[in-house]
Amino acid sequence: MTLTPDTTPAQVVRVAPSRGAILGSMGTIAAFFNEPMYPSSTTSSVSLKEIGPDGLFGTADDINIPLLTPLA
Ligand SMILES: [Ca+2]
Repeated sequence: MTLTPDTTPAQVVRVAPSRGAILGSMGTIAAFFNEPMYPSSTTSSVSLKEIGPDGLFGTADDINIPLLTPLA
């Protein structure tokens, strides 16, 4: 049997709350992937960012939001 590395990255197929939702405060968010994920790989590769005052992602005012709950 030959094992072949999976070179296709997992894709997020659904998020909660839905994209573009306007929220107050909330304690839980969720992202659903198109394949099973190892928790150890997701904790090092998933991040949450707040867009910042300029309303654009990828700019200097973006704010990293710490993930307080272990991913499962
Ligand atoms: Ca920004």
